[in-house]
Amino acid sequence: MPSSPATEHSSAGEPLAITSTTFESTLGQSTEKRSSAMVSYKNGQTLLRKLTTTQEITSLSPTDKSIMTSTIGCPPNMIFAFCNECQSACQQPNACYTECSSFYKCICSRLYDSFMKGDDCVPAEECGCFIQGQGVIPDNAYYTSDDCSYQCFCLNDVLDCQPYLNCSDNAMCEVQDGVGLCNCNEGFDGNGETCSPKPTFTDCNDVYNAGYTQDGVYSVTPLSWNGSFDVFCSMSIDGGGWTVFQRRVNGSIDFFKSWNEYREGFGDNQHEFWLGNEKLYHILQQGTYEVRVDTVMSVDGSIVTDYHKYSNFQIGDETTMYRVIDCGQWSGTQGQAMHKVQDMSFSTYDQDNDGLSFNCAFHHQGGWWYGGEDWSLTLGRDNCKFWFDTNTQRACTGSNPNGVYNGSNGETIFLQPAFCDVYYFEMKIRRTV
Ligand SMILES: [Ca+2]
Repeated sequence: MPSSPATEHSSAGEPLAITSTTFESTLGQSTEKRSSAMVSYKNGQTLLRKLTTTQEITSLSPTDKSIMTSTIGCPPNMIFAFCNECQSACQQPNACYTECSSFYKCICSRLYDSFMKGDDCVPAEECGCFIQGQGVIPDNAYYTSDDCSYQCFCLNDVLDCQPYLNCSDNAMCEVQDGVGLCNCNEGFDGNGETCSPKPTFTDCNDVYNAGYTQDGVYSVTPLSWNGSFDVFCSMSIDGGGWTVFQRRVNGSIDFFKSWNEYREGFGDNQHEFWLGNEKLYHILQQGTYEVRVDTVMSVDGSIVTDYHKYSNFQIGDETTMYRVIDCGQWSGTQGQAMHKVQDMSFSTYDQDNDGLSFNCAFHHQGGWWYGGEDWSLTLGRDNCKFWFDTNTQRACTGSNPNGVYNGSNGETIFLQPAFCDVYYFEMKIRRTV
């Protein structure tokens, strides 16, 4: 610790006057309580300052501190500063300690990128584990370069660096707590050092053919779609590869939605949802698709599971109001007459395209290809027909899959709850050609 008094002197061009007794007592009697430091000096601009408060000393500019430091003779790299400034050691560059046995003293301040090394105060780059651009690495810590290409370990103030990872051009190095990891970029799969473009699937048929045979949500990229979206793929029934576009399970989702909502889709594709007419259209554009309808219902107190399929389901784009162009040939257990929706345009309460003098979507509280009279959920299960009190309503549809689940007043996905409760309804498509 320096104790020599600061000497009043004048260097060429820059007169510097220090109240020497103040510095001497501050530095030399570190335990003495003082409420202020008396410092005055002139810099090259002939500014005369008299610093009498802690704030004034603390707020000295680096240049001023440097003048003071050199004047009072702090050891190399130390500055004369208020004692509670953060000091750190090379071994623990991130630690911060203070030694406030006196108000002002020579400090090895981290603020000025200096660190204690043994009894010396050295610039950061003289710490053994200094890395340009990164600062000082603590003892027993790893450092990984930004590109993961090398990793260093600091042991006893000595840095040991080794080649580390070779991230693929299609990967990003991510470093956490000194440990690096190569992560393949979006759209690529691999271990990070090798990343291959992810296969893109145009529908669930592609997903299935690529070897993914678990039911679940997959990302698909239809050919005419800009980007990709998630769909639920039904892989476990009827050979798998089905892209599900509608499901009713428990009525948790309200299906009385607007045109835009039916166009964009809504709900949760792992639960109740409508995929969206626009997505449906772009998938169907890619080839010949069959459509399958699965139902679970109670008929006269017995649970029955039915399905039916049509061989060629096609719809037009929004300019046609997603009109059903074709359905193809029927097959299945029970239920038919989906061909009743053929040539029907999609309707919602805010877009009445049903061709009838009233608003079917509003009356039936759903969105559908209304106007095709009498589509039965299940052939031979007459109790499950969507039947109405008035011919007006019956003219809209025979079944109302997007109506009110377990609703009342006829606005339901089935007519006679007492005889026929539909618990489950799912519609899906699969490319055949
Ligand atoms: Ca109408």
